[in-house]
Amino acid sequence: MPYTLIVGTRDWSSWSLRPYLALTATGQPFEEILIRLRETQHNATRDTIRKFSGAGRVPVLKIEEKGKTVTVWDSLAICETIAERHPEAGLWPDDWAARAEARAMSAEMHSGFPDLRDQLGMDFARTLALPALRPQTEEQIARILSSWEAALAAHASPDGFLFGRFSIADCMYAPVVSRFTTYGIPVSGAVKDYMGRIWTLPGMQAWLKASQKEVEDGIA
Ligand SMILES: N[C@@H](CCC(=O)N[C@@H](CS)C(=O)NCC(=O)O)C(=O)O
Repeated sequence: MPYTLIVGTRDWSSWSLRPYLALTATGQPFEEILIRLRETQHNATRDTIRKFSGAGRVPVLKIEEKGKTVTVWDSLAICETIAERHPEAGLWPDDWAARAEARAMSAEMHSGFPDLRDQLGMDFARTLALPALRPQTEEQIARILSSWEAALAAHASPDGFLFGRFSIADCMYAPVVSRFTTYGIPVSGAVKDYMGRIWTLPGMQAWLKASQKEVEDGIA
């Protein structure tokens, strides 16, 4: 098995969820190593992660193949690598124009929405009260909802994902589906259906089970 995915506490680690879903979608077996986030001792989490990657952040993907070990850090770089190594999984749309949009949407998520991240932290297994939102957070939520609506309308298909078939764009936004669910952000129509589709993916349900266990065990 060439793949080991190093993830953070599932209940909180929105960045780890993305490559987990991408790798799961390929059907390839992989090992998982869990690193507990938010350790109270100063720098304890960072120091543990640094055993795998100098960046000191999860997720990290280790690929061991033909006597060679390659370490890939950063969720988007990992998703790209998985898509490139498993073209049969179709993790980017086939059409170049749709692919360009899917990449742009993924990059927007990767580098943006700081207020949303700050105010609506991922807490996968919990339902929490919606805090008083800053105007910037409201704007970022509205932007995400309108870009989902536009993508779903432009790429309508029986699969019902952002670009028709399940893609990296869906992996990138899956943590937002969790945040919106946790805090009860009101949604309707195509967006509500889309969120339901993401939530019931086997990978999301497996992540939910693992997050619930972390909550039960008192580590999240
Ligand atoms: N841009 C990075 C960000 C990763 C990131 O910030 N990960 C957080 C956990 S979700 C982390 O490793 N934090 C380390 C710490 O809490 O010390 C990526 O996409 O992978």
